[in-house]
Amino acid sequence: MKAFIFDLDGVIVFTDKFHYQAWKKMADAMGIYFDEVINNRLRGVSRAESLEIILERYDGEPLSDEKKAELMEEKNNTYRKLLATMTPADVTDEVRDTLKKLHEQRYKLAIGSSSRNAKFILEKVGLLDAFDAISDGNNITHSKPDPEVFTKAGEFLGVKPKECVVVEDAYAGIDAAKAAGMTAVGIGDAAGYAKADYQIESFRELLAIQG
Ligand code: G16
Ligand code: MG
Repeated sequence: MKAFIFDLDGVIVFTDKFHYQAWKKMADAMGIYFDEVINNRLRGVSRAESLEIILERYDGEPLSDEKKAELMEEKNNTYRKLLATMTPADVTDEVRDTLKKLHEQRYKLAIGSSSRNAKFILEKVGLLDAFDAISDGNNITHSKPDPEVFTKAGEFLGVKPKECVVVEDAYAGIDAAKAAGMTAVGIGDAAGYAKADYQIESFRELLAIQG
C-alpha cells in the first residue's frame, strides 16, 4: 500500500448536523417533512441528489431547474455559515495524530469527498496542509457509488488503485472504493458493511492495517 484516501464528512469531521440544520431550514420554509432518518440517506450523496431525496416528500407543482438551483444555493449559504463556526477543536487528537504518523511512514494522503466545501472545511479545522491531494465535488461529474472521486484522488497522488486504501463511513463510498479497484475500510456507519475489506471502530486502527 502506498496511499490512504479519506472521505471527509463522517470520517475526518462530523458536519452531518450542519447539513441537517441547513436542509431542515429549507424544508420547513417549503412545508416539506424532513427528519434525521431522511438526513441519514444524504450521507456521501451529492447536493443535487440530496435535494431530490428531500423533494420525495414535496407534493406541490414540479419545480424548475432554476428553482432547484436557488434552493441548493440557499441551503449552501446556511450550511457555510454553520461551517464558518468550525475550529481545529472539531478534529480529534486521534485523527490528527494518526494522519501525522501515516505521513511520517511515507504514505501519501488524500481526501476523496463528494463535498464542494471540502477545502473550506479543511481550512477551518487547520488540516489543509495534512493532505497531498484533494479530490472533491468540484472535480467530479459522477458522485459515489461511482468510483470517479477516488480514481481522481489516486491519479492526483500518482498512485495505482491497487495501492490505495479508502476510508469511508458511507455504504455508497465503500461501493465506490471497490469499483475503483481499491482496498476499502469501513468506519462509523460503514463499520458493519460486509463489502468493506476492513471494518474498524476507531481511527487509530488504520495504523495496524498497512500492507
Ligand atoms: C458530503 C456529505 C453529503 C453531502 C455531500 C455534498 O460527502 O456526506 O451529505 O451532500 O458531501 O456536500 P456539499 O453540499 O458541501 O457539496 P462526503 O463524501 O464528504 O461524505
Ligand atoms: Mg462521508
